[in-house]
Amino acid sequence: MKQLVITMMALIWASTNLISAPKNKKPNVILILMDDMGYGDLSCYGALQYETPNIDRLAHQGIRFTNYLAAQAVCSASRAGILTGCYPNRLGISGALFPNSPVGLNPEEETIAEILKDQGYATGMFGKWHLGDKKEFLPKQQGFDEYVGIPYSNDMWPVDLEGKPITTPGAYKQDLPVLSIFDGDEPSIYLRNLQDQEQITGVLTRRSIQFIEKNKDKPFFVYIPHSMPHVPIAASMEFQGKSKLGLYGDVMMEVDWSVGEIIKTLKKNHLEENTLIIFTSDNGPWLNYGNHAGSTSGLREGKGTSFEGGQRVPFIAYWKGKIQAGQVSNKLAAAMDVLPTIAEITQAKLPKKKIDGLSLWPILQGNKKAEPRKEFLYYYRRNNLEAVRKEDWKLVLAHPGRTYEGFLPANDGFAGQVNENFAVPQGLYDLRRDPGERYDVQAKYPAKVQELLALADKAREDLGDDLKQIKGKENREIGRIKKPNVVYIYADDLGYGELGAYGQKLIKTPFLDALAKQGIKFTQHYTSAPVCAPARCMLLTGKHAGHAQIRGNHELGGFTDETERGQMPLEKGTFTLGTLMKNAGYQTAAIGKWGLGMADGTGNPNAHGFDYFYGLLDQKQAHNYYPTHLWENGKWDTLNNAYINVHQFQGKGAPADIDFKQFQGKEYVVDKMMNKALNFIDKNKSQPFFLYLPLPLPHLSLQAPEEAVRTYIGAFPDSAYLGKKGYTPNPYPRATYAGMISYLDSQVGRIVEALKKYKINQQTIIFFSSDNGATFDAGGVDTEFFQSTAGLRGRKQDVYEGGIREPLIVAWPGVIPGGQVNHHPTVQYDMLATLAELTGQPTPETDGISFLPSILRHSEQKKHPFIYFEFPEKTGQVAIRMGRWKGVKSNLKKNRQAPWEIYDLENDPMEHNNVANQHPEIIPQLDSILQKEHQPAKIPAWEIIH
Ligand SMILES: [Ca+2]
Ligand SMILES: [Ca+2]
Repeated sequence: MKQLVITMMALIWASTNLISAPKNKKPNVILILMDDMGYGDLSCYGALQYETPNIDRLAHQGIRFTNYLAAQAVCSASRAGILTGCYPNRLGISGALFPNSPVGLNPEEETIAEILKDQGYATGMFGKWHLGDKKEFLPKQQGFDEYVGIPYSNDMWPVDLEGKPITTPGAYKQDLPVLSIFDGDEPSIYLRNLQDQEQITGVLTRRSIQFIEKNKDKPFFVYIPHSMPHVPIAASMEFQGKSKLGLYGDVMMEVDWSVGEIIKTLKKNHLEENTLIIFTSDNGPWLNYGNHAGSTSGLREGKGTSFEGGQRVPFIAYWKGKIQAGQVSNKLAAAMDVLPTIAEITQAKLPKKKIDGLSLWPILQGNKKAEPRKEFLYYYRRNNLEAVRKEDWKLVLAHPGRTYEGFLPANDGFAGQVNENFAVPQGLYDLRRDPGERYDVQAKYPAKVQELLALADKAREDLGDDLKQIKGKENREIGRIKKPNVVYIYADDLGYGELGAYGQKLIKTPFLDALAKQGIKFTQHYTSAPVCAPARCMLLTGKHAGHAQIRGNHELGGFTDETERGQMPLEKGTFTLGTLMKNAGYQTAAIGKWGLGMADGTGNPNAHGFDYFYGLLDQKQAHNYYPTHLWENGKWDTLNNAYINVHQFQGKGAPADIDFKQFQGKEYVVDKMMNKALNFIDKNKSQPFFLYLPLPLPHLSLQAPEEAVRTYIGAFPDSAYLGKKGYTPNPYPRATYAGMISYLDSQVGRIVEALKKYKINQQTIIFFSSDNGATFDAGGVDTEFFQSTAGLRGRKQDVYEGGIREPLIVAWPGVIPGGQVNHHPTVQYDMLATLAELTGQPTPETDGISFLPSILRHSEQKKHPFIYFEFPEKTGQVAIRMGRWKGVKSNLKKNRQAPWEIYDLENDPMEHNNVANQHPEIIPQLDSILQKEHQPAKIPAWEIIH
């Protein structure tokens, strides 16, 4: 009896469950997205030499579209469109994001996964993401409960087209991270060679099936963006050699198998009647890969173009019993329509922000009159409006674009040539008569042209157009990684060879060496000018010496406290690094040696974007490390030091029995500055901050705390310096100089330690460089002994490499992989453009080029056509670095016609051999750069050209 009751109850439970479950349960959605699969790549769309029976069955028992357009003909943009229902350029997404990109799909945008999650769906993604690989942009942060797949394209890896590791130093792909299949936010399976790629389709299929099985009792959304058939294509063993077409066909057959497995799983679990399956592609084929590319079935061009071959792809929807079988729709449809279609059938709420999609549900239901979409905008590159479409008419607008035409494709995984800058002319195409876009009929249909031009104008108002330099009214911000703190540490007169990381043998710099190991050591970084004030001016303003306001150390006043007047001040309203960072919402401080004007004039650092200033305003005061005072936000801050005249023995020298102690005070400027710097970090640790830290070390005079000098006493021969060449006498000049550099190094250590203590080291990017090369023969410094320039010719005040080539170390733990050496030539007037890109701001007009790509590797590094130097002091010099060549002119003060010296830095980095006679062809180029780049100087003393 008891047994019977239980059985009865179980039966009742089972039957109610059977009846009620499908009725109450929201439909499941499976979205399968191919990568670079063309319009002609499925047998139901006419593919040749292989069959795709499982996908064809979806089309035959559901609906297939003949006029469906990807949102844009490139990976990242296209995916942004399908997942959000928006034109990708509305969201600031364009092109294909590269590994380590600081941007991604803005987490504030709502994806299909997010709107379905709100409806109680289980959400899983198995495939290629490509909307930002930093943690905050990954799928789990965009609505997916589970994520397994590669974070970006399968060719973004340090492997060449033959499948071999790239070892050429400096090659763009060499430093890319190893490609991996992520599980959640972490890499789980590494893909190191072509063979490793063979497993991808299988892994994605198995994980999708597991997810469906696990969530069969809940409504679920599964997004399966296959990484195939994007190059490098690969199929598993079972499919190799299966098609008549070779590998491409094998790959397509494996994907078809995958679709078959998904359908089997649905059948097995009785889910077929409650599941909508959508199958489509992100863009057309990458035609220059020849037999490793798909087919457009005759449509014009391919991936990366806004012609139909790039944009038009298959679109199939299948839902047993709900979508009328056997339909073919020729209605215009687009990737942005997927989200609103899914929203309608699941009753999910549409995203709160404006979208561009329109529900296709009426078409899917078999309503032949339904025509939700009449228009489409073809945007490409950053925000170029390349074409507009209304019904069957397409107006291609004049634009520079990719073309595959006129080049033979390569085969077997290699890329043939393309022209990326073909001048596509305006053309009107009737896509009914001429789907191949071959016959421009503008002349015959002028009214149609006008109608479509009006549509283009409307689009420009809404979304903008880079080609017309029109800003849109409704573009939204791309997602950016949280603004990192920026610490820029600037040494003073530190030579290229004075750090261990740069080959120094005698002076210990363990903290900077460690920093270089954790980050990037740049080997061809330049200051903008070979002395203090102009170098600082150009660093802060991004202008080179032909354009800069301040081109020399123009001293005002004198060395005493009473005559402290500083240097030539920055002009009022000058845009500086401080201004830039302030605009980006940073707390900003300049702590150290300023040299660009006193606080009571236009050069006041607080008036140039720095919330806080502490240190030396007048760089002449920096000659003494124990001054009577420093400046804090325009106020005198008294130090516990008596006044020391560091120049009292200039030219004559002190007596041999001099009391050296008189040059030692109580409060060392560097310690005072560091206390303020560490306070600033502490105070601002929870918000983005910019700390510009131009410490005066190791500039003369030779003065250092005793403990810093002690380590080096006896380490090498040393004899007292009595001040004959200026500055303070010193009993151990070499030990003191080494001690000053090590002391500077330990200050860097203190900064790093503080960042670690506050757990913000991964949110902070550190730059370390110097304002000019090691000092000339003065003040007791022995740069020969220390090999301070690592053999480079010249010293401070010279435009030869020894005066201008500087160490540059960039570190950002957790973001930049360590141990990198970068040989790309960069210059300090690039910093403004670099930090503008880092903080997502438009670059103000500067002479610089952002070298953020050299740091993050998120895009290709643009190269300087030339780097320009001008230095009106000493004899009057000019230098131009142009690739391997460097032109130098000296003695311009006396001789405006001074000849060019030319050095081949590739073969002669020490600038020993002037090859001007062997390479006269370079001279006119140098002359014309000089002519163009030099603007009249502000004061006659700086005018050395005219
Ligand atoms: Ca693609
Ligand atoms: Ca300097």
